[in-house]
Formats: sequence, C-alpha cells, structure tokens
Amino acid sequence: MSKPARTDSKVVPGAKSRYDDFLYTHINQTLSIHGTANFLSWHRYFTWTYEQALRNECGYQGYQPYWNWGKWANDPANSPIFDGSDYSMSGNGVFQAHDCTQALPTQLNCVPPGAGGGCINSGPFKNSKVNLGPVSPTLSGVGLVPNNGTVYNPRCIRRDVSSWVSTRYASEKNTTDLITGYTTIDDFQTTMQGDFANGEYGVHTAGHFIAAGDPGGDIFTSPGDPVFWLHHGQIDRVWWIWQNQDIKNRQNAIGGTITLNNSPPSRDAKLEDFNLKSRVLKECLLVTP
Ligand SMILES: [Cu+2]
Repeated sequence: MSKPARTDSKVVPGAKSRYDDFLYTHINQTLSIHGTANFLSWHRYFTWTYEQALRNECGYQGYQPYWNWGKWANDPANSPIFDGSDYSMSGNGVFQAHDCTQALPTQLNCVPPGAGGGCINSGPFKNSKVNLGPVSPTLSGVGLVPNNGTVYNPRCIRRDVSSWVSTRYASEKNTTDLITGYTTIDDFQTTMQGDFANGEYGVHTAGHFIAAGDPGGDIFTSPGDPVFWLHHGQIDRVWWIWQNQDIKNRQNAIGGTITLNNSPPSRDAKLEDFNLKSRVLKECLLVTP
C-alpha cells in the first residue's frame, strides 16, 4: 500500500498505490469473472498473483492465509480475523446507523444491521485508505463517484461484521455440504456463489457479507478490504479440496459462459481461453505474458 501504482494515471487517475493496481484489475474485470466459467480459476490466479507481489516486492516471507469461515461462524467479530488485534485483519467498523444491506439482487434476506457500519478503528488497517470506487455499493448512504470508480476517492474501510450471515450461510456444515453434495463443476460453483432466486447466499457471497460495508460489500471494489484475500484463499482451498475428491475428472473441469450469469448471452468458456490470465498479468504486474 505504500508503494506507487504502476497503472497509467491517465487511464485510472485514482490508482495511487501498488495495492490499487490489484483493486483496479478486479473492478475492471468484474463483469467477466463472476457468475462465469472462469470464476474459480480467475480468483485462484488473482490471489496467487497478489501473494507473489507480497513476496517479491514487499519482503513478505509467508504464504497467503485462508479464513476458515465455519470455525468462527458463531461470533466472527471476536475471531482472530476481526478482533482488531495486531495480527488480525482489523476489527469491526464503529457503530454507524444504516439500513439493512441488500446482499442479494433480490428482496429476500436483506442483512439486518449489526454493531458496526462505520470506519474500522483498530488493527493494522485502521489508517488505511481505499482509493477507488465504490461502483456498486450495498451499504446505505455510500455515495457513488463518476467514471466507474476510477477517480481518486480516498476513504476509510467500513465494515459491519455479521454473525447473522455467518451462522446461516457460512457454517462448517454449509462448507462440508458444498464439498460433498455436488459432483459437477456447474452445480458446485453455482452453489458456492449462491442460488439467489431461492435466497441462498452460498459461502462465496456469505464470506463477503460477513465483513460487508464499503468497499467489502461492493462486488467490483471488494478487494479494497484486505480480508478479501483471506476469503478467496478459503474459496480456493474449498475448490481444491473438492477437486481432490476426484482429481482426474475435476482438475480441469469447467462449465458456464464468459459473461456474468450469462448476461448478455455468450459462448461457453474453453480451457484454452488464455485471455483472462494474461489480463491479470498485464494489469496487476504490468508484464507481458
Ligand atoms: Cu471477485
């Protein structure tokens, strides 16, 4: 976050830090990496790329940790992830009155307001700024900025850590049922991302809305909250566990098209599609693959 961006400031004037290179990449590609055949593989590659940057550019010697949602589903705000201690991902936001959060694109199951909603004020990211977005905010009162969130819009990280979400949709049972109950990649990835028409969040949407707030509750801008990387570390881990139940048939299994929930309608994705991987490399690392 203290290193300068490599993104061209004429294209994305709000990208100030190296971290923003990653945030912008996710904003820019959101409509072709969610509800698509490449959802899992794109986010695996994105998380790995970020880990590489931490290791190769920031002196980090560890690996990208994962957040095992179910372990603390009963009380996420007091978990080592969100308890505000030195090695947490910072704590809950301070209380700020807000409406229920529309996590799903339906009127079902609006997330009831919790104890947060305002800026985080503890832990390592309490003074960090999110520079880009919002693009599609779900926290009430968060104002939009022009140009698809590419202008400089520094603000605090806001959260409303929700046990309402975690107990219903990100329990240990939610995760083990997902791993054991679905044999095709289509069923697995759809269940993981959520059956919105039936009010099911899926563990992917649930993880994002356990933290919620701004930028975490915004599908475009969610990597602006650093807990994103731990959440997607776990998404990737769960996919890997599922793949290993039948590695021969599941390692290279893909299903679905190349547009968000096939809107607008598009062709089926192919394993040979290389475009998205090369775009991650180009936009995050600014190297030509
Ligand atoms: Cu994403």
